[in-house]
Amino acid sequence: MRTRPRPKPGPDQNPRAEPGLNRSLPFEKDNMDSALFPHSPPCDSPSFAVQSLVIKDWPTLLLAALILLKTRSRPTDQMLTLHTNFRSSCSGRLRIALNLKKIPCECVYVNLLKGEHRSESYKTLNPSQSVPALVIPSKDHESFSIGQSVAALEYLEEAYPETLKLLPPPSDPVARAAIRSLVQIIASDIQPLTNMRIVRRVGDSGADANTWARDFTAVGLAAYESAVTETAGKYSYGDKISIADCCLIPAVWGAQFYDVDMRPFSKVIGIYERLMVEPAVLKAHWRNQEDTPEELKN
Ligand SMILES: N[C@@H](CCC(=O)N[C@@H](CS)C(=O)NCC(=O)O)C(=O)O
Repeated sequence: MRTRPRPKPGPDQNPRAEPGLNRSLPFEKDNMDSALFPHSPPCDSPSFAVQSLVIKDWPTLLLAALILLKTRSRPTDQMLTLHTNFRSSCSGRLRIALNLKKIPCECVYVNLLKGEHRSESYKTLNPSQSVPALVIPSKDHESFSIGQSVAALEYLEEAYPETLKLLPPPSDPVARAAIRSLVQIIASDIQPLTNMRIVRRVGDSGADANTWARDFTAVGLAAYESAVTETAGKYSYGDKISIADCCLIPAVWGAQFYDVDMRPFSKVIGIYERLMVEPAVLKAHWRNQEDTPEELKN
């Protein structure tokens, strides 16, 4: 009996042809307007105002207003801020998604080794005292901070509907549930057990912390391997990159860090290798961050 849905392969097998892959990368202010408003000038620009004034066709005007309202569903179009650390896999999920979606973002670097995530000021952004925190500015009220990476991934999906989709539409609840299950294998079953504060505590108790982290990563990746045997195409679910892939990539970076034997995970390796040629993923790599120590940079 098949317990999981197997998505049909998409028509396009060429990774270079995936929407948005050949455009320039985000995190650059130059790309902000075109990323947020791909088909129209920025709403605040004079050209938008002039165009609006000369429209005499009311149905068109109404349609334009509806489109504008849709793209304005987020609190404001000011720049997002990502509080991140180069080594953090949870931050990596968001770096990948922001890059894929071409959403401009400013980074604030949080040094975990110095304990900056435990400072009082950071605690107001993220009560869990962990990275990432995604701060959404607001013109009318205080900015809003999302301190859980998966919630932030879903926020981006909902607040930026005009960007590359990383979840199938609500009309396909089975696919969404399958992708979210893959996400949770990483986010609930692997990462919490291998998180810095846990691994340190394990080491303090006298156990071998690296063996602990390596073993639990391997157990989680075995579950992921089994799940994607039913769902994978080019990527974790079919032939479209999803939030599951955004979570898988940094988990594999973690597995490499802990020297996990990857040979049993051929599906995972295949997906990983197909993703690691994407500019958006490469740009998000932990070796390519501004806060990566020089000796670890690519
Ligand atoms: N469930 C949280 C977990 C966040 C988390 O544990 N982040 C790690 C880095 S990946 C961290 O900040 N660790 C610091 C510590 O353990 O003290 C999320 O998905 O955002």
